[in-house]
Amino acid sequence: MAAQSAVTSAAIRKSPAEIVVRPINGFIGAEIEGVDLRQPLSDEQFKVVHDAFVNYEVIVLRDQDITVDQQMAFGSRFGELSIHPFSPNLPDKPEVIILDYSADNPPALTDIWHADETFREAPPIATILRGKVVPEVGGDTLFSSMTAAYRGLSERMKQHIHGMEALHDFKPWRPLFSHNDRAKLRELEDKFPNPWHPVVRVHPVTGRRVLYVNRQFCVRIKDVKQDESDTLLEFLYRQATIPEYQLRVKWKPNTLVMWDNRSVLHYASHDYYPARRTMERVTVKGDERPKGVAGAYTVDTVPANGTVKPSIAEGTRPGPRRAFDRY
Ligand SMILES: O=C(O)CCC(=O)C(=O)O
Ligand SMILES: [Fe+2]
Repeated sequence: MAAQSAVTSAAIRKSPAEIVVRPINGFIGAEIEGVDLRQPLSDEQFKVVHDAFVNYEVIVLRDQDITVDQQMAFGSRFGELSIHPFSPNLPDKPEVIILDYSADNPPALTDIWHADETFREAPPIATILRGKVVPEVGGDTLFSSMTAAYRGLSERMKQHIHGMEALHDFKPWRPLFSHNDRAKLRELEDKFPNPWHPVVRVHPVTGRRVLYVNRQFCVRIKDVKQDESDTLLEFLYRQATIPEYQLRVKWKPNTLVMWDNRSVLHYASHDYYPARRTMERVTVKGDERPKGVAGAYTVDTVPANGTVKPSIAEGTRPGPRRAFDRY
């Protein structure tokens, strides 16, 4: 019996060499083939998946017809799972969030560039979403590499934002509390005191610098005037909207997508309304407060995916100059 199960598991478990990691875009995203999440991953397989996850920042695994328990088991390989304080979850498995939108329950709050739960002192490491009911058209999720967004800034701007900190708040959920619920809101404010996070975060695994601000949760930048903060944040938020830094995932039922919540922002397109779209989500708890770049400013030398085009100063472009040359 024991020998038989050993044979069976050897037959089912693919060796890490059979896992194919296929980058999708220049700066962000990879599809992973050869992984079946109905089976526990071996340590070697986990390493391949984990390396792809931190390196490509978003991984896409197709055809994963798994249960929520299997999704939780996969997530647990990356760390403890977390329970969202506001989103609807399964009563008996509070780590699982069900996003189920339709004509009667229009999609809400996710059509904005954000990282998940940065109002926490230790925001989640990762989010894992699996498509259940996918609309015929629309409902894509967009991701933006904030590693690429940082690298695309000029040296002058990188120096300017070096050492800055931004205040994060659970502001999208504040309207849930009416005047009569002030005591409950106070309780949550005590439970989730607004953290100051570095504007430039150093990724704890890759050492890459990440532009760590998002429109959904940031309130202001420390030690600058309110209008300076507003203007600078608007500019930094815009970095996420540069198409080269993005990945757009088209869902199918059983598509599983996992993103590194420390280095990407995401945006759910709500263009499928009033059709139905159902996703199951688990979240891997953060294990530390985000850390900024230590000490005085230094030029970043840590390699990352893709090559940021050098900017060409006006009048210095080699070759014949034409009126319609773009810089
Ligand atoms: O529905 C989606 O595609 C993403 C929703 C979202 O923002 C999330 O699950 O964190
Ligand atoms: Fe999100």
